Order: sequence, then C-alpha cells, then structure tokens
Amino acid sequence: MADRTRCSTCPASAGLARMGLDVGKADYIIVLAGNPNTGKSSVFNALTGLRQHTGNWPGKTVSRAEGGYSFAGKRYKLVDLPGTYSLLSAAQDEEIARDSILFGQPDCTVVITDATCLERNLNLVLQVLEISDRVVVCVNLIDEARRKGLRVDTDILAADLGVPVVATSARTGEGLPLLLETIDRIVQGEVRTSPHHVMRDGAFQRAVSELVPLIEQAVPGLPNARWVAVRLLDGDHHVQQALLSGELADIAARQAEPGRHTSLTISAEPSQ
Ligand SMILES: Nc1nc2c(ncn2[C@@H]2O[C@H](COP(=O)(O)OP(=O)(O)OP(=O)(O)O)[C@@H](O)[C@H]2O)c(=O)[nH]1
Ligand SMILES: [Mg+2]
Repeated sequence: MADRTRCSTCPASAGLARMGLDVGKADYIIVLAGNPNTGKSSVFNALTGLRQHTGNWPGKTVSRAEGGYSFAGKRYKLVDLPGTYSLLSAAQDEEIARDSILFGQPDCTVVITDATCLERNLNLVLQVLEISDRVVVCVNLIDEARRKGLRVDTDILAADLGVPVVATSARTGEGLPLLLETIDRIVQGEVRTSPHHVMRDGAFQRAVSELVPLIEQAVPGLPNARWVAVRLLDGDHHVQQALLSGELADIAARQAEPGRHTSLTISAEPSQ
C-alpha cells in the first residue's frame, strides 16, 4: 500500500503526501539525476514512500524507477535514475540515465550532488545546465559534510550556477521541504533561472545555429538538438554515429512513447 499519510514527526512532511507507486495522471514529471552514490534513491524514497535499493557503494540503481508524491495540490511523478558521471559517457551502464536526462523532457531535472565531494559532482551539473533551464541543484549529504567540517554556501553556488541550490540530508529529512517548494516554483515558472553556460566564441555559436535546424529536420521531434549540434562540432564520434545510424531517432521515439517505463517500477517496493 502506498503511504498517503502525512507523518507529523517527519520534517519533510509539510504539504507532502507520498503516493508510492500510485502515480496516476501526474501534473509534472521530475527526474533525479546525479553521479553514482549521491543519495538519489534516498531522496526518491523519502518523497514517494517507496523502498528503492540504497547502500554505500556506487551503481545500485540499474534501471529507472518511478514513484509519486503530491505537494501543494499538484501530483508529481518522480523518476529515480541510475547514477551517471557524464552526459558524454559512452558507458553502457550509464545509457539509461544519459538518455533520460538528454531526451526525456522532464518538467524539472534535480541534480543530486554529494556535499562532501561537490567539486567532482559539478561536471555533470554544468552539463545539465547546458541542456535545460529547469534545473535544481540538490546538495545532499549535508549532514555528513558538516560532520567533516565542510561548509557549502548555497547562495553563492546558486548565483554562480544561475539555478536554485538546496542543501539536503535525505537521511534526516533536512532541506526536503525547501527542495519540494523549489521544484514547485520551477515547474510553475515562478523562478527565473539563467543557467551557467560554458563560453563559446561567436563563430562556434553561429555554426550551432546553422546546424540545429538541419538536425531537427533529420530527426523530427528530437529534444535538445542544440546539444547534438555542440557535440558534433566538438567532434564526438559516438553522437555522429548515433545520428547517421538512426539510433538518435530511435532514442527520441522511445523517450516519447507513453507507458515506456512501466516495467521499470518493479524494482521499487511500497514501504508499507
Ligand atoms: N549521512 C547521509 N547519508 C546519506 C544521505 N543520502 C544518502 N545517504 C547514504 O548514502 C548512500 C548512497 O545513497 P543512495 O540513495 O543509494 O545513492 P544513489 O545516488 O541512489 O546511488 P546509485 O543508485 O548507486 O547511483 C546510502 O548509504 C545512503 O544511506 C544523506 O543525506 N546523509
Ligand atoms: Mg540509486
């Protein structure tokens, strides 16, 4: 049974109803992305009431899992992804995460980072900022960072990245109410973000602008044609191959298929 109750002692509970597997017709789709072992499934479990497998080693989540919660009168579908180090990775075990982040078109991407090794995690954050402006950076394991004497200034980080940054502990529930509120404000369009983009010169930008319509023509309905254009200009052979072989078109079609995730909820068990 899904846990629809509001736990009065849990700090994450304000306005939150955990809906377990019972997502129904969601108003918004939220994806949890991040490097391996940053607490994505722990955040997922805290918000949905499900029991995705967690543990202190990387690579536990191997397929996407879905669950639901409602907050502030809206129903959210939350997608827990396997960890990925980079959107540029060709590693097969990062494929599901990479394709979902790039082509899944969520209403908001939450990048879960590990506060104790934030710098390493920022690589993926910057890549996600290149492809979406509906992003929240979650600095998780903040309790662990504090224990190690580390301090993260979320205001400065948010100003540098151009998107909201929220410090959380999925273990204690700290920061989760603010995370829910921030996601809500992003999907409602109440927060104007201005994601940090890596500086490229004018000639490069012009080449991107010329390539984008050609890519969109070659692969109709492909989200993030701009990202594909940048990768082609950077000489990425994997992307070039995927475009020429029709693989990109297949990925885009798969991501757009309704109900394509159903089998992947199996790994998630309701908590009660
Ligand atoms: N202290 C502390 N531990 C946490 C927190 N969030 C997660 N953990 C622990 O960190 C480890 C990794 O958490 P997971 O939720 O499995 O991480 P993940 O990102 O889903 O991992 P993969 O699926 O392998 O990529 C587990 O041992 C969690 O109990 C937190 O905020 N504080
Ligand atoms: Mg996981």
